Amino acid sequence: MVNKRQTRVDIMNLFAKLTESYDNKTNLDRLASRFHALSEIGATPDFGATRVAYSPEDRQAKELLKGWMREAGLRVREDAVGNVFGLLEGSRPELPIVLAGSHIDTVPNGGHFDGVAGVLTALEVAQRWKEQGYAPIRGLEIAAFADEEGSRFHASLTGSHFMMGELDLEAVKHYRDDNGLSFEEVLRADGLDAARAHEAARKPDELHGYVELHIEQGQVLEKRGLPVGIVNGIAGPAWLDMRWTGRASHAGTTPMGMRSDALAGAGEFVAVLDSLPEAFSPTAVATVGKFDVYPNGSNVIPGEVKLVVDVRDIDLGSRDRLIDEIVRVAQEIAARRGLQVSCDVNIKIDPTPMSPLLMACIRQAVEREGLPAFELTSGAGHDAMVIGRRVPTGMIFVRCLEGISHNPAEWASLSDLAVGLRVLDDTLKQLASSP
Ligand code: HGY
Ligand code: MN
Ligand code: MN
Repeated sequence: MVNKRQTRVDIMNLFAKLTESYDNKTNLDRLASRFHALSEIGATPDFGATRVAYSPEDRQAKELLKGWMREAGLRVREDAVGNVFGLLEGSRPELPIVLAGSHIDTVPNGGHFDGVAGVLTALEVAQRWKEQGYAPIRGLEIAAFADEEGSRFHASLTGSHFMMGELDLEAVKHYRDDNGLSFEEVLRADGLDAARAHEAARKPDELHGYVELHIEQGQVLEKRGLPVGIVNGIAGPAWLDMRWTGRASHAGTTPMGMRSDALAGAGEFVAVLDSLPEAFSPTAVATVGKFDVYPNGSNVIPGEVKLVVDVRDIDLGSRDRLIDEIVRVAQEIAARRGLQVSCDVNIKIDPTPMSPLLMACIRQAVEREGLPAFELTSGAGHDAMVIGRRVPTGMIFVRCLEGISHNPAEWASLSDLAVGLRVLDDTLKQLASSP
């Protein structure tokens, strides 16, 4: 019996797929082979990737990345919360450095480009500078931020928040993963000492700028036939941890009028949620992606449902008014059904505009590619929205297939990644070569 998983991975060899249509193979084999190598860590039966933060797979991917960074001649370190950095020294080490990167952790059964594209292209830039003997004035540091996706504790952007001093142990002491483990227990199992988490904080004036290349995770570039775009702002996400409580009881003996069915209430809430955002703004979105039923037995009326509501908008006011309405609707449904509902706001991040200075650098790089300088907004959250609040930050979007993301079918062509790489290289040179 042929191993189904092995067959699928063989057939879907990422290196072969990436390079098959690329006309200038010699330059990007290393990049393509690194996408492939990472795709095999946490590979899922349908050729996705599951590298949840602080898991053995996440650790394996970080150690592989650190090896590549050392190969590239970078000075490698990992901070106390698991952010990985590789520094290419500048000729004037006293100057604030330029930071570039993204993340390599994934959502459960995610794709192979979300985050990874930003880390691997930034590493490729630094390695090429080293190989070409190009010494920037400012250091260039490549970053892979820990727990960007928030798949472990249902609160995302952990590493970049700690780096910006916006999280500390007190703020995460209530974090629990799905096994009930605390932040400190999870980090300890990953060989990290959470007691030193405060050491991850860096002063904003240490950083001259931050640039993140990322797949668009939407269809705007694809519809316009453009390989890259310039991000002008990032929508602000909020995650509401809801707990619906009724009373578990026998499915056969409990008359319909005498139930406290947590799932019936939560289900009605999710159905109503679907129609709320459009009443607040054309760019507002609300999603329930995580939904756990307890005790989850076929003949048991659910006593409890835990769910997370993901609410986003580029407009802060309408997003916050939508949050208030979501909570009000939940409370009204719970009251009518004799249920309890609790709602904890796990993350609430303001929309972040990108730095006009960095957008100008990216625009110049895009125009040097002979491409139109098209600007767009990011509906997805990124480490750039945390860093961008206090450090000049820019993002380069790369076209992705049908906007698919957080899905094994996520795809960006090597040709588009090559354009993104050249734009990133040009942007970073502009930033790192000026005192
Ligand atoms: O959720 C997001 O927008 C990102 O993928 N972490
Ligand atoms: Mn993501
Ligand atoms: Mn991402």
